[in-house]
Amino acid sequence: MRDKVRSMFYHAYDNYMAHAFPHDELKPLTNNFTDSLSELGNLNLQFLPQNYNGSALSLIESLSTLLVLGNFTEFEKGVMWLSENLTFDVDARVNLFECNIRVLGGLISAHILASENKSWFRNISYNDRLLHLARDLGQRFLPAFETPTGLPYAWINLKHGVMENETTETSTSGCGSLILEMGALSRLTSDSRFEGAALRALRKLWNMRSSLDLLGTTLNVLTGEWIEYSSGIGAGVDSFYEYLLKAYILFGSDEYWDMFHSAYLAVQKYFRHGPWYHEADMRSGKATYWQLTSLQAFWPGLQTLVGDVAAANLSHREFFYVWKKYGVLPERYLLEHATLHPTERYYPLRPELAESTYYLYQATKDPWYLEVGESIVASLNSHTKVDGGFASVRDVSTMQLEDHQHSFFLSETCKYLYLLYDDSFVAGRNFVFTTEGHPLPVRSLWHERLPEAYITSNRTSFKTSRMSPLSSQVCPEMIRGAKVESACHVPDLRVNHRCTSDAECGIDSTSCRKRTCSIAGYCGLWRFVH
Ligand code: DMJ
Repeated sequence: MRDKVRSMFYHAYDNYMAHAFPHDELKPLTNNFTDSLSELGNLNLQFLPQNYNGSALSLIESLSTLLVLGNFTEFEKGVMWLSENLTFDVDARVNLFECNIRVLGGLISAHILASENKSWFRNISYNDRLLHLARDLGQRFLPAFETPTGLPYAWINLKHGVMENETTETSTSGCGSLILEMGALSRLTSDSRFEGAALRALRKLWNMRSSLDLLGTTLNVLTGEWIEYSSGIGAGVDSFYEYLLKAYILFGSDEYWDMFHSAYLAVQKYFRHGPWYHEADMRSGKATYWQLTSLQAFWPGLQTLVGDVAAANLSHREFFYVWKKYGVLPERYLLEHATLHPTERYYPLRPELAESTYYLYQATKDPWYLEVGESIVASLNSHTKVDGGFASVRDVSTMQLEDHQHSFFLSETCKYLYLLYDDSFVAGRNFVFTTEGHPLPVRSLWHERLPEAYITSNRTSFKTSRMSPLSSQVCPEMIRGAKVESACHVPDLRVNHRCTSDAECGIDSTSCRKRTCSIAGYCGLWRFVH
């Protein structure tokens, strides 16, 4: 499976490099390119300068995946090209959120990994090449935050700042998912302006919550008033929740935890219905739209990260059920009628289900998730692979394709699927993955609580105890080869946890609970899942 995923990545990456680079993204049906960084959201081609060669977006997005795959040569080539050719001094209007998670996040993550491993470089010396680019880009973001509220404009022109008559409408995720990248940039450059701007926006956003601790989906950056009061955990909001928890993990400040904790409880209280999540009005908590959206599939991954593994498992199964029903996950699915949305029937190679599958496998080591991954890989190869790369699905009911290979297929979809089958890149280390799948190491230097002695990059110090907080929540007899002492532990009959009846399942070593046999035929703590 690992090798299969590796070839998927290279099929996508090599085709991009051959037919689209240095433009942003590949059009795999026509061997063409699109400069999507400036086109993300509402296309604004009139702002694209003539001879604009793109920002090599898919290359930037691929850097950390190349490292996960151990391809240091291609990584070095990419770093060299970017440092010699990429410029942000272009008259292009870009979406701040997308540019932050894809470009700034891609550069910062690759920079940190490169600066910790200078021996990867054979032909050049590293010299903080990517950090110079990241700092330049971060500075170009700052004018977006110059609003009376501190909430940033959604769009910014990289050369000229905020355009005249720029839209004042933005989304919750657009204001609340900047802190990881901009916080890291401040820590790396000792320039507090980036983190300061992102934190001010996040605090303002949090202060706009209702008495139920709910937020809306869109708002006005000048007045700080909500435009769309209905929200859920999907489009326009998703990464806001994700960044509260991940900012806490990366920086250790209680402020992030307090916000996340209240927000998480409100989501579970007002949006959840069994394994599903609907939308609700932030003022009343009353349900508005009963729809499953493809973006929501990241939620079980986040729940796993916070330790709510049983709830994560439950929702993950439902997302996978819908995936199996159509072959891939439709963008929107009407829960009440169990049918497709009339217009949003596409699947643009999104990573969220693979991402949650990866987290759940890390937490449980339940081989069921490996089978889910196998099924995702099979669907991607049979429905979306074409000679020129991987194409998005325009309509999941016909499997008609669309000429677009989104950059997150390289940064996230392939990465999470690969890590599912080979996690040696993360083993013994603590990374936080940004919402675009770019790894940031948890460092004591940046963290309010970690002891100074904590060294994230010293792999040898983890040799004797390779248990992560995630893997210790469940109870395989062995965790990464190390025996776990437990007075109550009874191993499952078969080493691969396969079973035909409850009698073949043992006792969980951590909780001392009896494991039972799932419908799919695996031992687990299924009785406690519902
Ligand atoms: C990615 O760009 C990020 O994960 C973002 O937060 C929302 N989802 C897309 C991919 O689906």
